[in-house]
Amino acid sequence: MPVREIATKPYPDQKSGTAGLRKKVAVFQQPHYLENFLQAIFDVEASLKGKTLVMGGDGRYHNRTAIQTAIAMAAANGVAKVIVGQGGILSTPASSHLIRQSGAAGGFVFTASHNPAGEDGDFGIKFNIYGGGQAGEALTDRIYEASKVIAKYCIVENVYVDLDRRGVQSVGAMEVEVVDCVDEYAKLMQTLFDFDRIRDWFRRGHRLSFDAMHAVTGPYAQRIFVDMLGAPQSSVMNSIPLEDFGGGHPDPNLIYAKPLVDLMYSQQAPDLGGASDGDGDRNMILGRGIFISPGDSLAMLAAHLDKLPGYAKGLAGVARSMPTCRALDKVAEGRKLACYETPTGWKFFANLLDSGRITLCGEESFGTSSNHVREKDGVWAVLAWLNILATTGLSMQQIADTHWKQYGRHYYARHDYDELANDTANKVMQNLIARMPELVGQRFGDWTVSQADEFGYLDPVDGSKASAQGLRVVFGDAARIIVRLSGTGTKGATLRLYLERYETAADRLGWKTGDALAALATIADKLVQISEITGRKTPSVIT
Ligand code: G16
Repeated sequence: MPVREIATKPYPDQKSGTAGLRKKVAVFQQPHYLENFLQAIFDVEASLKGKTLVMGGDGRYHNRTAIQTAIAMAAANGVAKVIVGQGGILSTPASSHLIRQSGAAGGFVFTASHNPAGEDGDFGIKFNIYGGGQAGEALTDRIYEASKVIAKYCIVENVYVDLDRRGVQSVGAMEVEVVDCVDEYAKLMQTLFDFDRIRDWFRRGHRLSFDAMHAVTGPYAQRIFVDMLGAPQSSVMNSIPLEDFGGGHPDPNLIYAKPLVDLMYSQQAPDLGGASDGDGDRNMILGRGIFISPGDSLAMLAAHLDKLPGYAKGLAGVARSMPTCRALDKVAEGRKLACYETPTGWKFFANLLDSGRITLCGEESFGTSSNHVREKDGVWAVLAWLNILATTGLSMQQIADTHWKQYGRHYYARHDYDELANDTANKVMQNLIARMPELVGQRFGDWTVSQADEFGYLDPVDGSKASAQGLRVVFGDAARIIVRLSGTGTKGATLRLYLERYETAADRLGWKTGDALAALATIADKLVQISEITGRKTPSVIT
């Protein structure tokens, strides 16, 4: 099959954000837009030549078209074999696992994560490297530089691969293997969790409600929870992946997964509620009448994970992103585990996982995972909780109460200000940066500022540095106010304000989160001056 070189001109906006390149579908549909970005990857990552590449996506609009293009370009750029999920479907964690398991040199995940889909929605691509982790800062910068000077790309024309037919096909000399999207992932889960015990827990009448939000985890949830673990069919909601996610916003949080939240606070509530996002890497966890915040879920998993078969040897260490609440640190301290604080972005966990320094990590943005893959993993988190419930025989409420009694409790909220003008958002950041030197030692309400700085990270494994990773105002152990700019928005700038307040085990005031954080929110108003600078009286979303 003849390879054609097509002349092209660079697009200036192909810089990857927190997790890959995310843009409106219309942007990706511009002539040569996707091709340019893919060629920049093939040019920079020459190691893909002669090797295997994994491909799949979250099933959103444009997924199949993009995969056909990527296959045709992989063939033209000397890739030996492509492994692709049937129907073009692969969740982000399943893709990471397939890369690791097949020894592939990398993978393309076509997703804009939780961002809405459809013709008017978002599209995106994440490039994962050998070992299954996301391309790091240095590599994404090199890809961006290459995209700015691109003059041609290579493609095999008129390629059509039947993505629905499992088995091997060929494109010229390149082999394309269409695989079931769940098989290998489900096998991996069986090595980590006690399926017999969970099956027995269901048999005894315990119940789960999992909301796949019409996104990629539907087939995974159906196979694992229903077919393999025996949960009733009604346990999985919205299980068919749709190109527009059913018009919804598959971001598993209290706002966008409201039907599940309402169910969990109703008389009919099952024992465990879980939801995942567009590409299956995020998770939300609820018990009957109780929401477990991502930071708490991470901390509680750290406290219980060694009861589960895949983690019986204990945890090597743990990590959380900087804005994630410090509940994890308390468990690490109690259990004498190393605890790392990284910038936002899953890629920053990769070196810690690869070097064996940590087993478990997570983020406030509803991401949790372990060293079984190099991505966060929504279905894994639900399985871990199922296994903990089945093993301990406790309810979610009992686990949370016992945990808070032992370690104290972190109240936490994130306020998002969406679609701000870039200048305005930057002004908020600069304003706080300018005030930081005078803040240390100042008293606000009950608390005194112990530290005020811009977070930077020195990777303990390879010595790489990441600067300007968010602003933090710390009030000792008692509270933190954090401000940072999102790296995943596709329209204007999103400013995130994170509020964290700690109640010691002895205090046990049993507040509602909003009440616990009211005083801190007032202080944040004064300090960060978001309303004054942006004119916004309230956040767009509070999670
Ligand atoms: C991505 C990253 C996460 C990050 C999140 C939020 O998640 O993989 O590591 O925490 O974005 O990032 P930001 O606050 O910069 O918007 P996902 O699920 O969107 O891929």
